[in-house]
Amino acid sequence: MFNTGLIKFKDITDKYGHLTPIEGKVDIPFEIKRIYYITKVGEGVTRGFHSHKKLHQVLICVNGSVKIRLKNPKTEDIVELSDPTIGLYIGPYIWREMFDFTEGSVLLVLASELYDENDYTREYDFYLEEAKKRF
Ligand code: T46
Repeated sequence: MFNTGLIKFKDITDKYGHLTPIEGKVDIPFEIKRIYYITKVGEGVTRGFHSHKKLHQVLICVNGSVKIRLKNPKTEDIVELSDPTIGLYIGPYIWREMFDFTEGSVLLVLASELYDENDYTREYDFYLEEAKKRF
């Protein structure tokens, strides 16, 4: 889907385990200004229901698994994240919903900007109006 994509990171493995490094502008297409993570999401809970105007993000499920529903005005896709060496890039004007978090799952998010509530579009009809101009 336009404005989204999967990124495969390095998996440095030795007898002590696995290590995955991620450098801004090297392994992902932006400098990292913010990191947050989502944990302990209850069964049946869906989060998200918004898009961003400027923000670029990469989502990585570093433990367990989670599904991400991605929408633009023309199409819809569901991506399951369950591998800590895979990141899901989501650019501007993509609607996202995160669901089916398994117990103990950890969704790590790398973001291109500091938190700004004005960058969110949380109304789906308004999102469709704005996104239709871009897709
Ligand atoms: C996204 C998906 C993948 C902050 O104060 N600072 C932050 O950096 C973030 C991300 C959130 N918040 C506050 C705003 C809300 O009062 O935390 C509360 C929960 O945020 P929200 O309902 O937006 O959480 P999600 O899980 O629906 O969405 C989050 C990100 O907000 C969003 O950018 O793309 O994860």
